[in-house]
Amino acid sequence: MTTTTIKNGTIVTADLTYKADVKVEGGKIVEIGPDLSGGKELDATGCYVMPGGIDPHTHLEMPFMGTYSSDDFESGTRAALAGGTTMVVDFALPAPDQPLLDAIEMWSNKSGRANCDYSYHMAITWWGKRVFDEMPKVVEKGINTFKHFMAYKGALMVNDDEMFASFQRCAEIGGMPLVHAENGDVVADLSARLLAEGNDGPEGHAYSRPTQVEGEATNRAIMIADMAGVPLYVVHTSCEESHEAIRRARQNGKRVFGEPLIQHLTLDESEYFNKDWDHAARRVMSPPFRNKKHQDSLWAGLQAGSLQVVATDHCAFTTEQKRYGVGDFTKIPNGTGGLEDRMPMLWTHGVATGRLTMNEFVAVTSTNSAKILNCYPRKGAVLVGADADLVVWDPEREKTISAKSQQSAIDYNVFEGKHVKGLPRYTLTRGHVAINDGDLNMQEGRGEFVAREPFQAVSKALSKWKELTAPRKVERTGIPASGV
Ligand code: DUC
Ligand code: ZN
Ligand code: ZN
Ligand code: ZN
Repeated sequence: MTTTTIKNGTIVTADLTYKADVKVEGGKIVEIGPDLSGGKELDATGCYVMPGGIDPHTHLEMPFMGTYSSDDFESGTRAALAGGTTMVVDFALPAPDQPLLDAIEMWSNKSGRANCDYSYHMAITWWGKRVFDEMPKVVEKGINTFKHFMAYKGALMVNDDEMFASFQRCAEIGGMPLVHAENGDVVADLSARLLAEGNDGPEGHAYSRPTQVEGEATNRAIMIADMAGVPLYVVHTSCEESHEAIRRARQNGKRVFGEPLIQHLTLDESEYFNKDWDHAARRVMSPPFRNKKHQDSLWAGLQAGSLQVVATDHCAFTTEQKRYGVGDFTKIPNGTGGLEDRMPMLWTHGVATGRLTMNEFVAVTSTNSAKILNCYPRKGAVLVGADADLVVWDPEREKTISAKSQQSAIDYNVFEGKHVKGLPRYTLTRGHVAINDGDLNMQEGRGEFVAREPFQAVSKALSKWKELTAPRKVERTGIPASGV
C-alpha cells in the first residue's frame, strides 16, 4: 500500500483554512494534523492543499453534430489532472431509440482509459415507455441525474410533455433533472432566418441564441420542475435572465442550482466578431459567450451563492471539425474545451482579483458539485476517510496558456495567450501523484466510476407537492342539463 505525506502546506476547504499535514494511504486520506511523516513526502511549502477539482459537466468522445468530440477519456482526464481537476462527470448519451442501459455500456467502454475518477449523467434524448421503465435501473447503476436538452430541435431536443413526464419520473425514483435551457424552437426559427438573409458566419450563431432564449427556457424548466416536485440543475447558466430565474426560484424555496462555465465568466461575445473565421468558429458553443453585463451577473451569483458551481462543458473539436460549418454556422460543431484551464483561470480571475475567497473557490470548483451530485464527502473534501483526490496549489506558479503545451488533443485553445498565476504543484488522484511538480505521471485506466445514491430530498419535495395539489372533486348540486 502506497503511503504519501503532504507536508508544510495550508489546507483550504470550502469552510476552513488551517496549517496541517495530510497523510494518504491506499488511496484515502488517513490522517490530518501537525508534523506527520511517512512514505513519499511531498513538500507543500507556500501552497494550499485543496480537494481536487470536480468538473460536473464534460463531453468526452461524444457523438455530436455529425462527428465526435476530440478529447476522449484519456486525453480529457489528463488535461483535467494537469489543471488540478480529479473527477469529471460526463454525459451518457443514447442515440434515438437506443436503450439507456446500452448507452451506459458504451460510456463504460470509453471511460476504461480514464486517468482519474469519473461519473455519468444520463441524457434523456428521446421519450417512450422503454425510457420510463429503464430510468430506475439507471439509478440502480449509480446514476441519479438526468439531462434534458431543450434545444437542438430535430436531434436531442425533448418537448415540454416529455420533460414533464421525465421530471415526474425523476421525482419517483430519487433522480434530479438537469436542463440545457434554450428555447430550441426559437433558435431554429432565428437560425433559418439568419441563413436566408445570408448571415452564415459564426457570428450568426450568437445572433440565433439571444439571452431571452435562455431566460425563457430556464423559467419554463423551473416551473415544470416545481409542478413535478423535483429539484432542478440548470447547466451552463450564461446570462442574467437565466440567473435571475434561478435566483428567484431559490428565494421562493425551490431547490434549483445554476452552473456557470469558466468560458462564460472570462470570454465575451466580441470573440464572434473576430475577422478570422477560424477564430470565431472555434468559440462557437451553446449558449454563446455574452457581454460584460452578463459576466458580471455570473460573478455576482458565485459570490452571493445564487450560482453554485463552475464547470467547463468541455466538448472539444479541432479546427478541421469546426470547418464543417463554412457557409452555414448551424453546422459548426458546438463546443469548446476548458478542462485544463478551469481552475487556473478561475483562480486568476476570481481569487487573485478578490472576487472570490479561497474557500469560495474550493466550494465552486469542487465541494458544491460533490454535495449537489451526491458524492460528498467521498469527493470534494479534505477529511479522514475521503478519497485522496487532492491538489497542492501553488499560488506563485504561472504560465501563459497555449495550445502548444496543452494536454487536450485539439489544435488550439480558446484561452490562448491568457496569463494565469496559480497552478498545481501536485495533483493526486486517489493517492497517485499524477502531476508531480509540473511533470506528468499518468496511470491510464486508473480512473474508477463513482456511483451516486438517489436523492433523499426528492421524495420529500414530491409529497409536499402532492399534498398541496391533490385534486379535490367538488360535489355539485343543480348541474344544468347540457345545452345545445
Ligand atoms: N453545448 C455545446 O456547446 N456543446 C455540447 C453540447 C452543448 O449543449
Ligand atoms: Zn448543453
Ligand atoms: Zn454540455
Ligand atoms: Zn502511484
